[in-house]
Amino acid sequence: MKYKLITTDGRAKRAEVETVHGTVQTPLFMNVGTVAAIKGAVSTDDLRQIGTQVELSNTYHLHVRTGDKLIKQFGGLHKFMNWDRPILTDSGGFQVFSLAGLRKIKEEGVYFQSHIDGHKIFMGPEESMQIQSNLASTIAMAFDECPPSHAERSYIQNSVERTTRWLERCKKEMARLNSLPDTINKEQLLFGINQGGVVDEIRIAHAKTIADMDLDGYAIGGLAVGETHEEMYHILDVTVPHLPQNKPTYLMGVGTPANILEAVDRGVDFFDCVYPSRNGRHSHVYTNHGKLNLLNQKYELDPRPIEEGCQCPACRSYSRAYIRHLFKAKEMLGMRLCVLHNLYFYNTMMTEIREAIEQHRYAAYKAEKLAGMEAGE
Ligand code: PRF
Ligand code: ZN
Repeated sequence: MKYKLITTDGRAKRAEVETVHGTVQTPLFMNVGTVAAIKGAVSTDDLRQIGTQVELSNTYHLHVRTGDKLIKQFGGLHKFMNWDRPILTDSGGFQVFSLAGLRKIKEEGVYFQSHIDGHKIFMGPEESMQIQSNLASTIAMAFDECPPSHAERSYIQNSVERTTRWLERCKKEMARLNSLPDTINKEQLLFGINQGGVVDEIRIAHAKTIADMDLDGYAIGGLAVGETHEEMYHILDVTVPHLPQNKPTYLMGVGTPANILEAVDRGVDFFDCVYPSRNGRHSHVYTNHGKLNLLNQKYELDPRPIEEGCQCPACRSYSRAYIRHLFKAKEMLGMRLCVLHNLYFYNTMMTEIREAIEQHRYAAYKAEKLAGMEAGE
């Protein structure tokens, strides 16, 4: 992997990341396809059309269904879903904590029950790396624990120390897997994950520790889990400066357009979030004048596209009135069009962000974008 810092504007970074699956431009937003499918009947052909650079899938979900061994036999996730650009897989850590039943965290890993059929599963750092190696994603995430937002300081401290030990095991296992003859992607990258809740000292100490481990990239986990936006921005303010500037910085599971604009301003260059697809499936769409709910009666005769001038497949062909009708009639096309529009909105915002940083007018761009979205219709 090669990370080329093109320019900076304040703390905002504009970079280019070269991988075995092609080069991507940052800051970027990864489109979430948890089970190797973007919810809302969105195909990989659609993703190419709406400017998606990186697709994100989940270790835990693909392990419990359909199984990473089967996907390896097929030739890996890229071939399986027909996507030849970069794929990032999340490690399963976070999903095990948020989804699985009856879990027990031990030094060796986590014992839990599948959310599909309740069968017992064990996942530790080595298992997570093996599954991700079978999936053959471009970027694998380290196996971490995301402590609950209300956890006590002593719990967070112990948890973060274990996450560090797990990271060392991930690194060792990834190196071993990448050297095996039948590994599909022998250049699989490993990103470490910073944790520490909203405790400055733990965050900073952990950032310094993992920065010294020479990983391919660094994520900030454990945020957007119940703390306020101000707390999240503060943690970014104190943590990002201790992560390598010449490597990707990834804020996991974040967020709203405003969260992304603020985090870019604090040096983050990778994002992912279910908001655009989840909101789209519920008829909520993003515009430069705020979010609309297309189920609202005031759109029943509205001939305008969701957003005037938007070049997405929904706005190029359909009115608000028609999409509202599709939701009323419970036709899948309604969801699909809204998800496509929302992902296009996020991807396009990232393009604008990159241009603004290149032209050293990021502060002005951010202020203008935020003001527009807050003003409403
Ligand atoms: N860890 C992992 N994945 C994640 C998170 C985390 O802390 C979050 C927290 N926002 C989202 N996804 N592995
Ligand atoms: Zn649109």
